Amino acid sequence: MAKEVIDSLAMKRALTRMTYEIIEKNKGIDNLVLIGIKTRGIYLAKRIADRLKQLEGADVLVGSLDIELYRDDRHDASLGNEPTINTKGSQIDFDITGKQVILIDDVLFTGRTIRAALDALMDQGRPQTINLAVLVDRGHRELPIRADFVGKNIPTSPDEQISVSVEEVDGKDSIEIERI
Ligand code: 3GP
Ligand code: 5GP
Ligand code: MG
Repeated sequence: MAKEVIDSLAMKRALTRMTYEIIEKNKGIDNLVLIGIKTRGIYLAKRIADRLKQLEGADVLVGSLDIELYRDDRHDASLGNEPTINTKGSQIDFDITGKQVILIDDVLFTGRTIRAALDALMDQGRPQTINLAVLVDRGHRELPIRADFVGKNIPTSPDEQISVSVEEVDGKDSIEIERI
C-alpha cells in the first residue's frame, strides 16, 4: 500500500526552495551548469533551470548523465554490480571545466550512482565545484557522499521503496512510500 508523503504543491515548493538555496550558495548563476541523472533527475534539472530563469533572468545549461541500472540493488545492494555510465545515453554538450556543477537526481540511497556520476564528470573536464541536489534522501548510505540540497529527507527501512512521479513522465507530481 503506497502512502503519499509529498503532493504536487509540496513538490513544487521544495523545488523552488532548492532553487533559492542553489542561487544563494553559488552567489548567483553566472558560472552554473546543471546535470540531471536520468530519468527523473533530468526533468528535475529542467524544472530548476526554469525557476533559475524566472528568478535570475538568464539561461543555465542543462546536461544529462545516463547511469546504467543495476536492478539487483532493489533487493540487496550487496548483490548488485556497481552502477556504470552509459556514454551513449549521456549528453553534456558543453565544457564543464571551471564551472560550478549541480548534479541532480531524484533519490539518493547508497550513493553509488553519484560516485559513478562524479567519475564521469571528472573524465569530461575539471569543474570548479560539484554540488549535489536530490529531491529525496532516503538514507542507507554506503559511501561518504551527502547532498548539498535536499527536497525532503525520508528515512526508510530497507524494505521500503520511494516512488517519485513527475508530471513529464508519469502524468502527476508526487512522492509515495511503499513496502516492497
Ligand atoms: P529514474 O530513472 O527516474 O531514477 O530504474 C527505473 C526507476 O526505478 C528509476 O527511475 C528509479 O527511480 C526507480 N527505482 C525505485 N527503486 C529503485 C532502486 O532501489 N534502485 C534503482 N536503481 N532504481 C529504483
Ligand atoms: P544509489 O545509487 O544512491 O543507491 O541509488 C540512487 C539511484 O537509485 C537514484 O538514481 C534513484 O533513482 C534510484 N533509487 C534508489 N532507491 C530508490 C527508491 O527507493 N525510489 C526511487 N524512486 N529510486 C530509487
Ligand atoms: Mg534516479
